[in-house]
Amino acid sequence: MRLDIITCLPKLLESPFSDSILKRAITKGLVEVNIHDLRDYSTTKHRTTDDYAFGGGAGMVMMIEPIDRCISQLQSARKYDEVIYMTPDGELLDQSISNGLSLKKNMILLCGHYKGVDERVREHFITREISIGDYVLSGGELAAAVLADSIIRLIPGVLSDETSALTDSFQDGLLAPPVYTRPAEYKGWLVPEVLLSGNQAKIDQWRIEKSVERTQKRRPDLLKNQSE
Ligand code: 6GU
Repeated sequence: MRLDIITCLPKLLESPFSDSILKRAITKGLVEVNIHDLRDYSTTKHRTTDDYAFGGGAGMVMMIEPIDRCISQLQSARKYDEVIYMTPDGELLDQSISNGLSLKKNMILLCGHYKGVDERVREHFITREISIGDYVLSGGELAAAVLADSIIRLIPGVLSDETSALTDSFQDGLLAPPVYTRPAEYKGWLVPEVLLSGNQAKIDQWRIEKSVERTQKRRPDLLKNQSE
């Protein structure tokens, strides 16, 4: 997989890909992440990428020209499966969207800022718009990092067997069960007996029960969606 992330704040996207699982996925060559500074595609003396909104009102709007120049350059080199605009008014990200995107080959992620992008960018370049939740972030960068993380960890070979995505919360429509590690007793607080029993069938059964219990209590909406 190849991700091209377009942003006017490239520094914000350095650290998420410089550590842990994402870093290893890149080192292993399972994914290539390229960050593009939109200011490099500006045609103005001060490398501006935004301008005042026609019709007035507060907030700057991201200009179409630098975005066109950047996306067109990328698209002249290869075909992209998706050109995704990160925006709070996009489709709400969930596990099934991430699962689907993890099967794609090349994707462009455009990070929105200020009051958003000139609407013509959305009309002519964007194939999909994604939001990571019903709250407003200062820009699309952190959202792009969230989306990239949720996709990259699903690429075969990125996670080891022990950290397999198949046992994640949400992957089977349920929240994950509680987990424990040593010591088995701490300040008199005990690990559930069954986990120490060595009886794998019983342990699996317990985990399913706890998953269902936890989902019922915290996210009953997930159980409802499952029967739809
Ligand atoms: Cl993708 N961008 C911004 N700016 N805010 C958000 C978001 C995206 N998703 C949720 N809030």
